Amino acid sequence: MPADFNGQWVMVTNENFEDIMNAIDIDFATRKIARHLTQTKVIVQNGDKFETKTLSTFRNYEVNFTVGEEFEEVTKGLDNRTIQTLVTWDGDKLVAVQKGEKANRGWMQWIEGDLLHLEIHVEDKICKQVFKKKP
Ligand code: VLP
Repeated sequence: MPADFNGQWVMVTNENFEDIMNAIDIDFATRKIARHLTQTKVIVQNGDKFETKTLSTFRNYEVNFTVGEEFEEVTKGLDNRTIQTLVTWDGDKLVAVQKGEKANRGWMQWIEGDLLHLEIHVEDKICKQVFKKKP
């Protein structure tokens, strides 16, 4: 049985998001708005199949994937790049490797109690986000 990420998760902390936005060339005006957003993660998981939405008042981002199956991800509304993404399990952690123009791009996501942890990395930058599960 894989870990269960189903639910709505509301951002409580967001460290170094600015660094990640800079690393993927998000412009100043967009960064200024995006840095203050409280993001909400909506995850529908069926075993290894994931439908994910990252929602905010400014912009939303949706990506669906199956663990173990590489797919082409278009980061629409973010940096609008096309990357090759593979998500795998590392124990109960989801680990994404995103091959493309930017080196060392990816993320790791896991659950601790009612908290969802997400670490996003690009080049030498790491953003740490924590979300709390909606009851
Ligand atoms: C925030 C959306 C514009 C609002 C847009 C800001 C980063 C694991 C996985 C999804 C991701 C991270 C997606 C980040 C969405 C931010 C510019 C911001 C540029 O998460 O949770 O499955 O891929």
